[in-house]
Amino acid sequence: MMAGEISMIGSVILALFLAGYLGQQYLPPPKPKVIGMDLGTTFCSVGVFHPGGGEVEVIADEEGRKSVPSAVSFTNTAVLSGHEAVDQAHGSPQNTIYDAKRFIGKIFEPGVLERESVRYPFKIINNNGSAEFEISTNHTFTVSPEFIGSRLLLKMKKMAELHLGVPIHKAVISVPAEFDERQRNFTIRAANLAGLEILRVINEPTAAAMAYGLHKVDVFNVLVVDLGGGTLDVSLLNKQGGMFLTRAMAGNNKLGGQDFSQHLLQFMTERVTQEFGVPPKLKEDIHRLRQAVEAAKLNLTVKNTTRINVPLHLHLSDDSEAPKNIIFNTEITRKQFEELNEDLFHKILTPIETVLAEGHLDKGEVDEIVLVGGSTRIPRIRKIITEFFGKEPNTSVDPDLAVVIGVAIQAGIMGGSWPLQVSAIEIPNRHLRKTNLN
Ligand SMILES: *[C@@H]1O[C@H](CO)[C@@H](O)[C@H](O)[C@H]1NC(C)=O
Ligand SMILES: *[C@@H]1O[C@H](CO)[C@@H](O)[C@H](O)[C@H]1NC(C)=O
Ligand SMILES: *[C@@H]1O[C@H](CO)[C@@H](O)[C@H](O)[C@H]1NC(C)=O
Ligand SMILES: *[C@@H]1O[C@H](CO)[C@@H](O)[C@H](O)[C@H]1NC(C)=O
Ligand SMILES: *[C@@H]1O[C@H](CO)[C@@H](O)[C@H](O)[C@H]1NC(C)=O
Ligand SMILES: CC(=O)N[C@H]1CO[C@H](CO)[C@@H](O)[C@@H]1O
Repeated sequence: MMAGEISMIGSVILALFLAGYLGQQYLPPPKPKVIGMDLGTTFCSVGVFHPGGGEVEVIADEEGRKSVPSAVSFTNTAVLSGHEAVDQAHGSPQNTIYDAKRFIGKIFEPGVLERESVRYPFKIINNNGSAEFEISTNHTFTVSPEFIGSRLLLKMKKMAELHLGVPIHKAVISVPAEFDERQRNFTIRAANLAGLEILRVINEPTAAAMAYGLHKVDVFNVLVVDLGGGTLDVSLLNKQGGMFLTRAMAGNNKLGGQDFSQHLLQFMTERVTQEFGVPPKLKEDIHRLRQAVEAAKLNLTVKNTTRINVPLHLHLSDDSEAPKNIIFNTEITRKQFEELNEDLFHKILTPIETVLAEGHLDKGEVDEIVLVGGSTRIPRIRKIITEFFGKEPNTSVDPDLAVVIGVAIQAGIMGGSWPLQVSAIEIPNRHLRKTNLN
């Protein structure tokens, strides 16, 4: 071959290369085809991995909200999901279903569902061990937990389609590590009912670890602490050849943000009584005080002191008289909030010690600690964990979005946006059981 021909072929190759390169630069980046979904007990979210920029985006609704309440409400004419269901809940609590994830795909021992049912304003029916919810609009019917799940997943699918401008048919979804095969199957069924094919189901703690990029770095032992509104879940993950394996799980399904709020609410009720001689009794007053306490709890995660300022209607002298309108205005410090909950905060260490013992691991051998769930924003909780391990937990990712961010990364992998070698990210934990420490 002549030198000129070689150089000509070289030029052609270079030109083709440049055309491809420039094409890539100037064509719009491909749209994500697979979405990542976190169907949580109290909130759910949806995210995508953008192959162009290599970043994860958690999709917001029209009002900029990235977390959708896991509630579905039935009226005579409509089925409402998320925020619309919550808005409706006040008027029709018996037809507004929440916490459905606690029932999905689960077979209950006789009597358990009946006891659970008392905690909810809606009616739970025992159908041969499975939970169903009874709805009474202008007719009476039952719906399954997976149907409730499907309405929430459908809402998030639509949010993603609206945002991306393309139809979506495929998703990756996360489930609690403790879910057995049946619970996983029913979660998939919920997605299928929403018109989604599930390419992979991944464990929530693994997703959270991925949100921190721990699948890409050299770590062996990762401890994930997930403290939500009502439950604490601790998982010990082990990375083996690039894949995560769950080594131990423990938790407390009666410990969470609601309990800390409840202590603060009791404290505030006592203050009202001290100041005015009577506690708040009206339902709306207690509701308003509860909302104010919830806001104060949030503010105390970033500030040392905050104020509560709520109008109340108290029967100051005699129940037969009309209630008097007063303003309850008081200051609460972070220190007071911590003192009220110090005993509860320390209970977090119990399942941590359990997973370390079950995983035969010393706390010094934990490489990274990952925090998930809104309640891990509480500075005192972070401090207790830091003191226990003698090192800082990883907190740079929003604890409410860590799971969905990880699931979206996995969705990006399944959508072909990542090199093949990182496509199998998790070893299933078939025979592992969670230790409950209530
Ligand atoms: C239920 O009520 C809605 C409006 O309130 C009405 O349109 C609908 O026909 C009713 N359905 C039945 C079965 O009565
Ligand atoms: C009830 O459940 C049991 C096991 O969970 C099953 O063997 C049985 O067939 C079920 N009965 C009905 C009527 O579905
Ligand atoms: C879950 O689904 C798979 C695939 O459809 C099926 O083979 C398996 O038997 C199911 N397991 C349970 C416990 O329902
Ligand atoms: C809150 O209080 C701590 C010690 O009590 C102090 O170190 C910190 O600077 C205070 N922060 C603010 C924002 O006032
Ligand atoms: C809580 O913080 C927000 C934003 O920092 C502020 O707007 C709000 O007034 C605070 N509420 C209280 C009760 O301090
Ligand atoms: C404070 C802390 O532990 N940060 C770690 C969080 O996770 C990344 C890995 O993505 C580590 O590099 C940080 O050191």
